[in-house]
Amino acid sequence: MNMRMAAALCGAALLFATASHSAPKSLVKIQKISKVQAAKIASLGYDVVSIKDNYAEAVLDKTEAAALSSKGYSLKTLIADLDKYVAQMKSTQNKTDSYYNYAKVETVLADWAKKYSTICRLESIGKSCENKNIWALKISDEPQKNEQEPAVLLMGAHHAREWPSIEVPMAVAEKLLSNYAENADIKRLVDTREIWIVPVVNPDGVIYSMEKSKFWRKNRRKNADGTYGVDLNRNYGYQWGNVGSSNSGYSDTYHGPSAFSEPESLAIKKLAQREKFQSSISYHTYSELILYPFGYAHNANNPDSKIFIKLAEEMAKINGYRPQNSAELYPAMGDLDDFMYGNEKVLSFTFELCKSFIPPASQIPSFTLPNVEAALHLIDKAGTYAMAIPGNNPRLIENLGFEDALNAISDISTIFGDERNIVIRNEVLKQVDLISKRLAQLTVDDLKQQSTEKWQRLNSEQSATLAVSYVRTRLLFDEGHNPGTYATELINTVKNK
Ligand code: 0X9
Ligand code: CA
Ligand code: ZN
Repeated sequence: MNMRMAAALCGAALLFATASHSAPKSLVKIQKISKVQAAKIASLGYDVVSIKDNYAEAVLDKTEAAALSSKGYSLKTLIADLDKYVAQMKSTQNKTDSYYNYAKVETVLADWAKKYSTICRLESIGKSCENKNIWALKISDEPQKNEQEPAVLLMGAHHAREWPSIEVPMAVAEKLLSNYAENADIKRLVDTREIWIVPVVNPDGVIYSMEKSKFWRKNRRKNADGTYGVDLNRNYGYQWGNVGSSNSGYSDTYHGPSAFSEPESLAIKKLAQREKFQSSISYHTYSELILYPFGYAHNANNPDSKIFIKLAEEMAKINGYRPQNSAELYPAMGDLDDFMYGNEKVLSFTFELCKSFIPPASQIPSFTLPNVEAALHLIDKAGTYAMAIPGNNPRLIENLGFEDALNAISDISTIFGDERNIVIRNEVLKQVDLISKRLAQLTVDDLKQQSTEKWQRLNSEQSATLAVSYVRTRLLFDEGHNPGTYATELINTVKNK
């Protein structure tokens, strides 16, 4: 059990502890006591909600606190009036400055789909255990068409209690939609990419966390043994198993009876296999980390780790987080990223947002703003770095725009210029060859239209020499068979190069 899970248990106990309505109760830290002492205090009837190595936390009224103090215990009040605290939390939940809940996500997505109908469309990609829609918003020009553009998937709330994970993908969507008209950079991203936003992968869990038990993590499957919930981030089908995940329905990391047993993870799998994404982010809380695969075991070979590390470092520069391999945090089998990369060759990342599961709503802008920027960077680079991955989607390169293709070649040579592993080097060269052919084709088309703009761009780009030579060969070939296809001047400069 990791620290986050321990915190969760403590939080759940806290909610139940505040259900009574007598004298105001406080959350109190009993300092410098052993586990045995804490257990003894609990056995005397005090409401001890959490026991740690050298302290405990308890829910106490004034009389109880005074009694413990007089026995010599050192107390520190953490939350003075718990009822008031919980009431405050609840009252902020549906205001405009507070966290999105499922109902609000649903109405806001529907509003956007109407208001920005030329650049997005809303789709239900499946239903949860309790029959709630799992919504996906696709943002792109010509949103009804599958255009063979680099595609990115952003997901929130695999885990119910990690509310900030809904905020960030929603904020990315809002940024793209509301800035499209006046911001040229945003317009370029929307026009040349397909961005899919699934803000609530686990609707039932989120509703349960917001309405019943704040620190609920899993979905709301009724398990065969009478327990509730499967951990969706242990239910994916690449290296599904028992490391860092449990086969007991009681566990917070229960992996379910089989891989993809849950409609929520299955819906993501189906979407991924249909859309063939180049990159993805799954948002979680907390720890301010950017994680990349593999996560099922230490030192599992990731042939694309250079790209993952480069991208993670670039995003980390933007949001101030720490890039790290998933398994280094802790090995866990059956998570989303391992499936996305292991099965689908997607550059998949997990962001652990914030410094706690649910920071106060007033902090929302402080974590959405930098993380929107990090996501925009990923959306951009999905069109370049991902082109280095063999077998991801060859049709994509055949449809790449000139600028993206040029950037792809230059980004790929930056990363792999000094690659010594001959197998990787060869694979990357094959990709560079495909991209160079695409660049050459676009340039020749341009030249046939009597424009030398692309040809000049190509010549000024160091990494595009292969593309230049393809253009040369093609021009001289055409000139031999069909003299006069291109301006004589152009042919002369090409000959002299
Ligand atoms: O354990 C998880 O599912 C994620 N952390 S959380 O606290 N949000 O639950 C991290 C998953 C990272 N993947 C692996 N370590 N395999
Ligand atoms: Ca499009
Ligand atoms: Zn999580």
